[in-house]
Amino acid sequence: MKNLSSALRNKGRISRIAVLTGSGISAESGIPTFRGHNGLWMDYRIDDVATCEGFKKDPGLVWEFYEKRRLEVIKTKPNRGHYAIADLEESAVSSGRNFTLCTQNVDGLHKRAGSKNVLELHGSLFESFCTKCGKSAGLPENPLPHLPPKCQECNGMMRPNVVWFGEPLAQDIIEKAFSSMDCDLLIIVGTSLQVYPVAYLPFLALKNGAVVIEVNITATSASDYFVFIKGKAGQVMNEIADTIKGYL
Ligand code: BV8
Ligand code: ZN
Repeated sequence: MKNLSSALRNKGRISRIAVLTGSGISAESGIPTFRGHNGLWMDYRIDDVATCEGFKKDPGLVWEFYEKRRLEVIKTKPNRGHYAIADLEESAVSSGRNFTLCTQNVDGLHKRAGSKNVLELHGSLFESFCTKCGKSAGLPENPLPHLPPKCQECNGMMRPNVVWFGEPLAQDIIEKAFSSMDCDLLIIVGTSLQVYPVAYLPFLALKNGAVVIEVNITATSASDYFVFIKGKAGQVMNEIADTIKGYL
């Protein structure tokens, strides 16, 4: 952690902290990532299950894809990486700092680990909305009786509240995410940084003069720009969080 300590020492006061996570932080909870070994996109075509066109063509297949993931996620638990971030948030906020967690993950594990200020940039497996009247509805912690679920209000077809490829992210969410990059420290954990516009965020933080740490089991195409720490999130996040707390 020497390079982390010297970067923090040179930075001076750390008062605004941001974290950006991807599916890699949930890997040690047993949730498959997208692009790595056994990744979700190995078994499913993005066009079939993560686009509006795919949903129009076969809503049942898309609901099976998301229902399967939701039921698997319910059986998993947050891992030490999630808890380390929740714990760091608590230390930061109690010492008067502000702290924003931006996640691309839709599994809800950060909130289950106790993280408070969470921006779910790509939506959530546990929410849906009506394609006809727009009414939103939570999704239960058990199998849905039939797929696709119908709207209680107008009997229209519900869809998962996740951001598909070619769809814009929710305006309020992406604005908050962009403004959270006006920070002193950004910690990136477990993302290949291949999906936009989220992949722009770290460069915004760099432009704002932040120290940017990247935690991953393998370097990404952008690692040279960051303080890169190689390791599994569940194994290294506690030590990283403890090092940062020493500068709060
Ligand atoms: C949009 C759905 C426009 C939910 C997902 C430039 C600007 C804007 C858009 C684009 C652009 N260029 C291209 C685009 C289009 C597209 C895009 O980015 N395509 C890519 C593929 C090139 N972007 C979009 O379509 C976005 N929409 O911009 O709309 C618009 C604007 C106005 C009006 C109309 C339209 C929408 C993007 C969102 C897509 N939805 N998911 C779901 O099903 O989950 S994206 C999907 O990828 C997931 O959300 C996932 O989170 C995300 C990113 O993947 P990662 O999380 O990084 O996962 P990955 O497997 O790739 O990597 C895991 C990493 O973890 C690896 O590096 C691995 O080494 C590491 N790791 C593994 N184990 C561990 C670990 N690290 C630490 N510890 C471990 N144990
Ligand atoms: Zn409806």
